[in-house]
Amino acid sequence: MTDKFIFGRPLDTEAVILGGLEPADAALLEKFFHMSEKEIEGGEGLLFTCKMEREDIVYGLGENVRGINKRGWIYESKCSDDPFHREDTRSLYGAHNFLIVAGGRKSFGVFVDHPGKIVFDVGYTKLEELVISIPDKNVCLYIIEAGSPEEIVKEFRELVGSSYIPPKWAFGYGQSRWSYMTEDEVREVAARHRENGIPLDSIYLDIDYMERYKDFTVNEERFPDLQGLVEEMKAQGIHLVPIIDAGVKIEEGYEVYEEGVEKGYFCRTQDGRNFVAGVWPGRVHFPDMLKEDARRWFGGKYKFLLDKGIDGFWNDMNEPAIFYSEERLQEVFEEIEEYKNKNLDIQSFFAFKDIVAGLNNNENDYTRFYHEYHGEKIRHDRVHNLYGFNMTKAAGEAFEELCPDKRILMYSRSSYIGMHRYGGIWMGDNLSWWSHLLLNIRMLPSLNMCGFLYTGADIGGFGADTTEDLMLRWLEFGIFTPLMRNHSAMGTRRQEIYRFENTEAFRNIIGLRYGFLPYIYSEFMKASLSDGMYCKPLSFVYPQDEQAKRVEDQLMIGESVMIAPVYEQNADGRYVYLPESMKMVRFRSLRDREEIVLEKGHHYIDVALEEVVLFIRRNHILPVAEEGGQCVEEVDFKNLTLLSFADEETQYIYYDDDGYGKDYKNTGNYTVLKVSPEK
Ligand code: MIG
Repeated sequence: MTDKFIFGRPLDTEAVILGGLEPADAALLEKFFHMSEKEIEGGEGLLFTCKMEREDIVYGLGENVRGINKRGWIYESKCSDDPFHREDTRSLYGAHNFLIVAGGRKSFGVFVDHPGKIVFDVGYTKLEELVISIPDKNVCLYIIEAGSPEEIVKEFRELVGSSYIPPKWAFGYGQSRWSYMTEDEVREVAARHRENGIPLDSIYLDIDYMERYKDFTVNEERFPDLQGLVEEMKAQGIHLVPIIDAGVKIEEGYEVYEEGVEKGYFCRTQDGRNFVAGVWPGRVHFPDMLKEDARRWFGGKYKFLLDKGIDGFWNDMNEPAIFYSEERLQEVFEEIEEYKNKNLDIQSFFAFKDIVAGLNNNENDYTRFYHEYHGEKIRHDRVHNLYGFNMTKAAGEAFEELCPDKRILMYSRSSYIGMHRYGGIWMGDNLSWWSHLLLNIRMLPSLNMCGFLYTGADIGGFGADTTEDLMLRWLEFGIFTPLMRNHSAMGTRRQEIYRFENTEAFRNIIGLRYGFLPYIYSEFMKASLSDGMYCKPLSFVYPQDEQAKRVEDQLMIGESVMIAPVYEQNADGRYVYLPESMKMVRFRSLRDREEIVLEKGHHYIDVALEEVVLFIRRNHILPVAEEGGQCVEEVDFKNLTLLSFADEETQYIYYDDDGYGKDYKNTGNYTVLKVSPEK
C-alpha cells in the first residue's frame, strides 16, 4: 500500500507516473516519521525524524558511497560532479531519494519526491535516528508498506514506471577512453581487439570527436567521414557511441548556439540574460531542459548523429557541472587582487588557495540562473536534481519520435528517479582504486532498487593509473554488470586490455561474459518487464537468514546465481558465506570449468587471478551459450548448455528476443527450460 503525503505546493517532478493516488491524512505519517517545521539553511524547511531499531537495515539511496546498508553516514541529494569521491563524500552524480527501512518491528519504503537538496542523516548524528531534512516546505512524500523489502521495491517501481531497455548489443563489452583523437585511433582499437580474439561490441567517442567540444558537430580533420567509419565498424560488429555534453558553446556561426539564442531556449539569469558558464568548450549556455519546447529542440538535435548510423549515446556533464560562472570568475579575479600585498599566513594562505579551488561546482552558481518549468520561472537550485533527467528525457522522447521501433542505447551521468524510464546511468568518474571496485559492487543493488537496471562503473577505474591485477579483478565482477565498459581518463595509464601481458586471461574472462549473455539478458529483461531487480542483496532472497542480512560483498545476480567478487589486491581467494547449499562453478574459460557442491555456511574459496567463480542456487539453472563469439550478434542464444544444481525436476523461464525491436510482451519470447534431477 502506498500513501502519498503532500506539504505545501510541491513541484511535479514527473518521477511518479501512477495516477489516481489521493493524498493521505497527514496524521497517518506519524506511524513512520515525526514531522516538524524548522529553519534549515536559513530558510523554512521540513524535518522528518524516525527512530530506528538496532537491527533495522536501511537500503536504497541509489548512487552513493558506502554500503548496501546505508546506516552510519549522512548523504545529500545534490547531483555533483565529484571525480575524487571517497568514503566521506555525501553526494555523487545522481539524486535517488528512495530508501527502505527494513527491520524488526516494521518495514517500509519512503520516496521523497523533491527536486532540490535533501539531507538523509541515516544514523550519523544519532546512531539510531533517521532524519530527512529538506530546506523547503513544498514536498511530496510517498510511504510504501508492502511486506518484504523486495515487495516494497516492486510497489515503488510500479509507482515510477518501468525501466529503460537498451538494445541487446549494449550488453556486449565496450571500450572507451577520453582521448581517442582520430578515426585511425578508433580503427586501431577495433583491430587490436579483433586480432587478439577479444570480444567487443562498442567503442566510445569521447569529447574529442567534436569540433571544439561543440555538441552535434564532428571534427572534420580528425574524423573526416564519421558515417563511413560507423559503417566500417558495424561491418565488424562494433557500434560507435558518441558523448553529448550539456553545455552549448557560445560561438558566432554555430547553429545550435544561434538557434538557441534566437528561440530563447537557454537558462537565464534573474534579469533575463542568457546565463554564461564555463565548461569544456570554454563559455557555454545551458539549454533549459526543463522547458518543454527547449527540450524538444535539444532532443531533435540527436538526429544529426542518428542519420550517420549512430545508435547509442552517453549524456555527460549534466548535473550540470560548472567549472565557473562568468560572474564568479570576475569576483575571483577581484578577490585575488586583494591578496597581492598580503603576508600569506596560516589563515590567509588557505583562504587564498580555496578561492580558486572552490571555483568549480560552486553551490552559489546554482542560484544564478533560472528555468521555465511548467510555465513557472524557477531558480535552478530548487530543481537542480532534474537537469540530467530532463536532458536524457529530451533524447528519449526524440528517439520515440524519430525511430519508434528501434531501441537506442542511452545512458546518462546525472539522474533523478524517473529518468530510469528513458536511459541507464554509468556510475560517474571513479578512480583506479580497489575501494572503488568494492563501491561498484555495493552500488549495483542500490541502483536496481531505484529503477536503474542498466548501469555499471568505469571498469578499471577512470582517474588514476590502473594495474593489470585490478583490471582482471574488476572485469571478473564487471562481466555481471549490465553495462560493461572499460573507460579511462586522458593522461592516465592506458588500459585497453591488449596493453597488458596476460591477454589469454582477459580473453577468457570477457569471453565468459558472452557465454553468460543468454542468462544475463534473460534476467535483465525479466527484471525490467516485471519491475523487479536484476541484482539483489542476499537478504532479499534469504530474509530469514540473519547472517545473509549482513553480507555486504556478495550479490545475487538474477534468480539462479550468487557471486562473491574478489576486490582486494594480492588476495588469492576470499571468505564466502553460503545461505544454503550451492554448486560452485570455477571457470578458467567457458569450456574449462569445474563444479563442486558446497554446504551452507562459511567457506574460504581460492580464486586465482585468471578465474571466475560463481555459485548456482539449489534447484536453479544457469543457461550458457555454447559459443561465445566476438560480438553479441555472434552469440548463439538458442543452443544452450544448462548448468544447474538440481536435486529435483527444475525449470527456468528463459527470455529472449531479437534485441532491437520493442515487442517485449510477445509470448514467443519465453521458453521453459528443464533439467532432470542429477541423481
Ligand atoms: O570533466 O568528456 O564523466 O567519462 O571521459 C571531464 C571527458 C568530462 C567526464 C565524464 C568522463 C569523460 C570526461 N568527462
